[in-house]
Amino acid sequence: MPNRRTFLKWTSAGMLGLPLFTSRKTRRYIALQHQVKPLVVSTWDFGIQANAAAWEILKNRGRALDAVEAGVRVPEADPNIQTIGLGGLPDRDGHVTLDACIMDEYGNAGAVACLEHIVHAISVARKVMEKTPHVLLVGEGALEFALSQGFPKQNLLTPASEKAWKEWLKTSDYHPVINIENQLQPAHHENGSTSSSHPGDQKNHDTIGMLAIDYHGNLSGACSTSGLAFKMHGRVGDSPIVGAGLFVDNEIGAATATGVGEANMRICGTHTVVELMRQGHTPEEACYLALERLVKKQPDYARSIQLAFLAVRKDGTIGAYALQKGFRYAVYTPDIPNELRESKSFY
Ligand code: SD4
Repeated sequence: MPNRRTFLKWTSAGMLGLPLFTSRKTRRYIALQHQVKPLVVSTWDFGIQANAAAWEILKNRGRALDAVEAGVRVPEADPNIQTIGLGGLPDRDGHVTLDACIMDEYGNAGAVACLEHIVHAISVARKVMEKTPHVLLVGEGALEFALSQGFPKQNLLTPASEKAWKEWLKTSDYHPVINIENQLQPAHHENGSTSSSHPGDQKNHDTIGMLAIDYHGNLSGACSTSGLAFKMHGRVGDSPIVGAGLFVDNEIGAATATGVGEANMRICGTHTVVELMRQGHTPEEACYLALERLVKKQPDYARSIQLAFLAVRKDGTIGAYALQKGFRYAVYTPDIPNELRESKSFY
């Protein structure tokens, strides 16, 4: 019978999958090779500021769930970002309606859709996950729940977004834009290269999707958006739909999405990406293969819109792929202190 000390030694070595009778030095060396490195990735240029907030939690050995919530709250509170939270562009009737989703390492999920008057939709989503038996609350019910949890009610329509809406009303011409970045920044970067931030155009970017791994090796994800500008009232996109805008499986990896939500919902995009990683594909391959389904079935449609996936695998490998050029994402790890990368694309 092993004594307590020997037992502990055996079990901790066993948990790391190490042979039990290796030397202490060898075990220490192998354990260091298996050390978990935290990371956080998020969509678009505002991901840089969001990652920085998330990193504060990760570097102090905090939980990935807390990190992604803190990160997503940054663009939600920024009135100059017209696609998320405060200052988001309204629907065609002038209502700013928000969609958000969060998932933790246990496979728990919470989401809100078509939520009005609350800046931090992601924190309401987390409350749905932690305080209710449900996954998704929408519209009036979501607002009532948020108010019951103490979230302040406020007007999210900033003067700049109201002005843009009134301008749009003159023609009421509705065309979801392929990829707003391309119109603002004609200079593209080659695949895989890094790129500097362009502070002036941040308000035109899209959904924030964020994925993190903490020091315990656990994964979580979050996403938040005001959806497509000037959408029909009541329209809900992919972001609050588990398996479309966000999916986390702590055994395999996680994925998030940005772009035209309708296209993504039809292929259950992020669930598909995670399942492809489960089959052994790298995150980049998985993102490519999920998009390829859309490209094969509806080539003309796929060519006319933007949809992009960002994924991380349990071992910390990161990958992304987009339909159109111009999809950037921010990466923060102990070795990569917050840089922007541009994904490969089909077109
Ligand atoms: C939506 N996917 O509501 C979101 C919006 C977005 O780039 O990401 N736009 O469809």
